[in-house]
Amino acid sequence: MVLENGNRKKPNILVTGTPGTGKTTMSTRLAEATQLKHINIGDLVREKNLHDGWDDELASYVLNEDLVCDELEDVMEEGGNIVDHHGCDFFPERWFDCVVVLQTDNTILYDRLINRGYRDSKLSNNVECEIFQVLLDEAKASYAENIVVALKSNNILDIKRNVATLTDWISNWPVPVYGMMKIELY
Ligand code: DAT
Repeated sequence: MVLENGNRKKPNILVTGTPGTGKTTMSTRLAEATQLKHINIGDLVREKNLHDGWDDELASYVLNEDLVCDELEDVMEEGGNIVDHHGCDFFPERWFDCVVVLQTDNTILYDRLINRGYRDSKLSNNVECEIFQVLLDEAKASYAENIVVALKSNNILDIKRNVATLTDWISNWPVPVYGMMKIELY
């Protein structure tokens, strides 16, 4: 049997998507259900100063990709991580066994981002990012298509179903390469 990324004892999962689609909410629950480690890249960047300063316009730190990748190399090699980030194109491809792109209907996402205090261009840029499926395209361009899965995240039931689906996939990992991504799309 040929195994994907055979050195890891547990899989690494990347959870990506537009801000507000539920990455942190779902990753937290998935970590509780599976004992995998949840790594929120935004929090890590703040805690460990893995940035090049504050961007007033974006109202966020300018993430330093090299520092983030150096910081994570050893834990990713170990396996068993759920990485939660709104971008996905700068991580080494070899790190991940599954890339989950969460998607939310734009009217629902709009309300979530308003509640989060987003306004003006920050609000419209993120809603447009979701409408045009920017993160799904980025994931497909950066990783093998058979490990990328898009999951709806509109309501609480979606979260429960996504956590259950991924927990099942994790408990059956590793699987042969030819049957890698058995997660059902809906
Ligand atoms: P992200 O980490 O993608 O930025 P989040 O997990 O912080 O998103 O969620 C943003 C808000 O939306 C938060 O108040 C929880 C809520 N939320 C996320 N996913 C949801 C879902 N599937 N159903 C209902 N509410 C959800």
